[in-house]
Amino acid sequence: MKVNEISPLQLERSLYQPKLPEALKGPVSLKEGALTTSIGDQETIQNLFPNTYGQPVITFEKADNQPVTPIVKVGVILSGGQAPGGHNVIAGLFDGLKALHPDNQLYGFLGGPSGLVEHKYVELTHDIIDAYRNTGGFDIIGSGRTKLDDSEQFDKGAAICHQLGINAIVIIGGDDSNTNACILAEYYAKKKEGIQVIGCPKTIDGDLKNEMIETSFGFDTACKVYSELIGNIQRDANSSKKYYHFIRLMGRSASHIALECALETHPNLCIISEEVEAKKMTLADIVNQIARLIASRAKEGHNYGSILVPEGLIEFIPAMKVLIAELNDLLAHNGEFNAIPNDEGRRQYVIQHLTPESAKVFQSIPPAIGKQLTLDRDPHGNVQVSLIETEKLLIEMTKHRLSEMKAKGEYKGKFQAVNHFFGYEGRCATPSNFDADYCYSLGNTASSLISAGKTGYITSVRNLTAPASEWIAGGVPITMMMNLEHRHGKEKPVIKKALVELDGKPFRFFAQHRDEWAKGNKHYIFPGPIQYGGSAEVCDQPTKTLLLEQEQE
Ligand code: FBP
Repeated sequence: MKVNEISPLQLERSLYQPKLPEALKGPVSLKEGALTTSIGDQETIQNLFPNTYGQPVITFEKADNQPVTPIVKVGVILSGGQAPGGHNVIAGLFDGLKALHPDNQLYGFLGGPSGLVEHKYVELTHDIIDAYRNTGGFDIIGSGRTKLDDSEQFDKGAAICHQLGINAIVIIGGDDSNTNACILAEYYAKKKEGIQVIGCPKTIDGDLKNEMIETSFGFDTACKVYSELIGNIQRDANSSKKYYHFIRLMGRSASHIALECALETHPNLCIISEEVEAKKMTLADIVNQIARLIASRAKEGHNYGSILVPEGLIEFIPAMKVLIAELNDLLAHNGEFNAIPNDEGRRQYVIQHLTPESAKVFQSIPPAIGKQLTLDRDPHGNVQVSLIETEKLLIEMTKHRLSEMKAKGEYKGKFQAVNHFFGYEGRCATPSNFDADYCYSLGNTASSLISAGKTGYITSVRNLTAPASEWIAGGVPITMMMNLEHRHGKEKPVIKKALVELDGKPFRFFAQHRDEWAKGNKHYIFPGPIQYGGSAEVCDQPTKTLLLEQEQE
């Protein structure tokens, strides 16, 4: 047997030619819309970004001739968590640049934003790009979470750009990374460095979206992978009829992933963090809700089911939110805490230094979860929610609550739970056709924005529920998406994170149907694996979230 170095599917996918919007299939002309303002705090944002604020939204249209453009060198950075399709953004950017001029060059900064600061880079050639087309992962140049936010870093970045002759940097990242792209663009514009900065909307979390950015790339594929797994688990539960599966889904803060997976698989229960916060629910309320569902299903003879838990839940429970904020302040650069050698000592230290209310909440959660809440923050100061095993916490508390209910005769049944966490399984999956096409288009759009001399823009490809040929490509000034938020004790200009809107169509659809899905076992949907070849109905469907958001009333 011949041993292949890549799988047959990978081989076939390497030949896939991603679909582009009609306008990007040849020379483009640029159409400028009206001047823009930020979504909030206009005066302050304008003062902070005098050189990049207020630029118009740009749309690219088909043109007859390609104007002669000067040769450009571009650097690209992958920032933050992996998301399926990142390689195609780079391939689209590379192909776009080469179509503009065969002598254009693309450099990749290695290991995320730190590659720019530490001058670690590689030139991306045809051979390298071809090996990564339509593949998942960010391993072509690696990614990292270094925060680009001080002038020393910016100056080091400018130095390597001048040394290599780089005229533009493309930063592929989430809301924090694109906020930093905007700050970098402003800094280089102010210092007349001659380096453009373009952002690109990435994150499986789906929380970098607004009127102009319909979805971030990677959300589609990641949700489809998780939904396949949830469907498989539901089929197993339906077959053996003995387990409750508690499935925690990535997504840091927003519950978009959990909601999309619920829309795709119809679980018996899906908790939405934004609803928990709006209803000011306590942990005990959530546990009661789960226990009531289990008790009522037991009455029908169903001692099994599926429960989806969003990763960020813990931060949306009001009392927990206060506790986490206190822990953030208490533990930031706390040498005293870090010097305590054992878990129990650290736990006691925390209890003594919290307010009485938060100390009570901290004491009410199992020590293992308490420990997870005190682990290191990420470079952006966020609790690493992916390390907090909320699903195990809920299982323990539900078990306890059910035994209380049993003692009172309110529950007759058997509760056996299995915990799962789906996150890393989906972040590097082979991109769906949607993400392969969308990412390639985003990269291609970035090359046109660079060629048009733009800076401080994020690539925007819209009309995404239509066939790819009808997508609308262009750029949106990043300042347009900004407002001021309180971060680490200061008011900072940031891109507004999009949480699940409780009056939005995806949540409303879910809320209309969840009672039916709670009851039986006939409503489960089993989506199966992502398909790449076959009818568009099976292979090219966008997420249910996007379909519902764009559905006409
Ligand atoms: P980005 O926001 O950078 O895209 O990352 C998203 C994410 O996958 C979250 O869903 C998750 O909480 C986090 O990254 C995990 O971070 P890490 O990769 O550092 O473990």
